[in-house]
Amino acid sequence: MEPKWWHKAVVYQIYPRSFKDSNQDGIGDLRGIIEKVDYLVQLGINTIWLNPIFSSPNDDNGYDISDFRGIMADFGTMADFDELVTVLKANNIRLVMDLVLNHTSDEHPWFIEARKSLDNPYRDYYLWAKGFEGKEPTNWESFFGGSLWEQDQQTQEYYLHLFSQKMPDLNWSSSKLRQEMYEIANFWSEKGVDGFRIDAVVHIDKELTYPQAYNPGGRPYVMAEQYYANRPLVHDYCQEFYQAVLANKEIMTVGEAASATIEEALKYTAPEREEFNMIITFEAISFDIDPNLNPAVPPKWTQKRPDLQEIKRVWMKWQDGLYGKGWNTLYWNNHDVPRVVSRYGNCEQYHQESAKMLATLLYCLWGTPYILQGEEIGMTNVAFPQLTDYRDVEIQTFYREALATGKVSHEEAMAMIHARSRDNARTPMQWDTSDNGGFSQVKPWIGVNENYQTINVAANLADPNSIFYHYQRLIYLRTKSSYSDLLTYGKTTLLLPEDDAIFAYTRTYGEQTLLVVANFFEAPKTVTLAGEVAEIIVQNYPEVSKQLGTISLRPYEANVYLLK
Ligand code: TEU
Ligand code: CA
Repeated sequence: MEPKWWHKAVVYQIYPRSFKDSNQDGIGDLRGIIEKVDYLVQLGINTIWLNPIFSSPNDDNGYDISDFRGIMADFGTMADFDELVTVLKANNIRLVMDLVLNHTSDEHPWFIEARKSLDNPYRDYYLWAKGFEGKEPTNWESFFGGSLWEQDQQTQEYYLHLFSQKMPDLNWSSSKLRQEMYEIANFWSEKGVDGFRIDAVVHIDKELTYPQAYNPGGRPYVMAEQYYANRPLVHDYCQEFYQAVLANKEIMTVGEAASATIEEALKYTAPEREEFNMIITFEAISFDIDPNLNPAVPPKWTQKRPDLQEIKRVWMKWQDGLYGKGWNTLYWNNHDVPRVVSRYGNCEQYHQESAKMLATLLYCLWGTPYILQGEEIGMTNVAFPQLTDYRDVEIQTFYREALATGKVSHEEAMAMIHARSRDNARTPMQWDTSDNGGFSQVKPWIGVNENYQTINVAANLADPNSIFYHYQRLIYLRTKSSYSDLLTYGKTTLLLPEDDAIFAYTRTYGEQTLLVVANFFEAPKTVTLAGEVAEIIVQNYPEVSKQLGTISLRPYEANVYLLK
């Protein structure tokens, strides 16, 4: 595979609202990021993915965009943005921006126009349908819960919204609309942006005959992704986007493709198809969800203990399925999922060990790693007591719909929100022990996790054995060390596939082989592994023997050995 800069990218995801507040209004902003560039340099990352910073009424924290060429006032100005680009370039950090092609805000001028009349020139930019038997056109369910149709008072027609009702979906079958979107992408690429993370892109084409979906019961609306995910035209549009925006530029693209299979992923990422460089899928992070657990709520709100054999099987499917043909991404966390150390680790007794184990396992695999802000210091989930403490629009809809079924109590709904909500990933970055974790001098837009007194950047930087330095080591190994090519291009081979507690694999490239061994759980475990160790290059316990054979792994122990 022809080497590309993004093969060695380590991407640090910044959720700007929650990173650093520079002007004491309780909201993170662009100047806050500029203040913290030195910290990112110290961590060693070389790429930033910035969640949306465009003008937005903030129904969905910036994913509802009202001006694709403007900066959200909360975050600063275009001059601040330009300065950020300059500072990042000076520090050799590349910038990947979020690009939302699937929908706009209902406050976008296009939609304000479109809803005025059936023959408005912008009508065709969105998706409209008449009601069916006095109800919504279809029984399709929004990703945020409830119907994905909303009736518009002006014309009585319904518009389609996969996400909140303030986020009408765009009509990609309109070539005029498509040209508008390409121009927006070119605007940002001309501003010096190095890449795009393309939001919810698998959904841009829909089945425009709007059939009813089979609904086996339980809830009034049903997920019907066959009608709005990974449909064939999506690939045509991606290729058109490539020609209009990306061709002959070294711009990295990562498509958000939550529900893509390997087959689809190959279509999106095979270089010769000229669509994207890589995609983000959700299969590799959904191991603790069980759709059969509670039919009264959408699957994402359920929780079960992960099955390591399944994790291994799915991860290896992606390692093998794309190797040499496409490109892979590696991530535990993003702004849409609860914090991994709370899900798979043990934050009370083995916080450091389990956080380091999870990082070691994932970031030694093949693919481009993504780190969500705060992951590198072991930030955890929150459990706010009141519904009103939560900010995410999805949580509010979920709560309403869940209680309306009559099968979910307030207490049960709150427990689900504590375990599964997106706000877990969105609490302010914990910088130090000062008020509000050093994020802001005033009360932040969303509460700070009360554990900021112990889990924070300052404490991590002061402790040579901290989670931060473990991430720093892994990033260094991937980007700058003599193992960089091995970790970037080496082949992954799974060992001990049947073991239900140990995740072990090798990475091989040329003459070099690394062996990664991790105990995924708390109970100590003995395993037999062959090989002669030249050096131990990563460990999460102070004393580790170089002797392989029959070895005993402590709770969450994870080691990386260079083999002879
Ligand atoms: O998320 C989109 C997303 O998760 C969907 O693709 C969908 O939930 C999935 O296909 C289920 O199978 C992105 C952003 O990451 C999120 O924060 C936004 O709220 C959303 O798009 C709307 O812009
Ligand atoms: Ca601010």
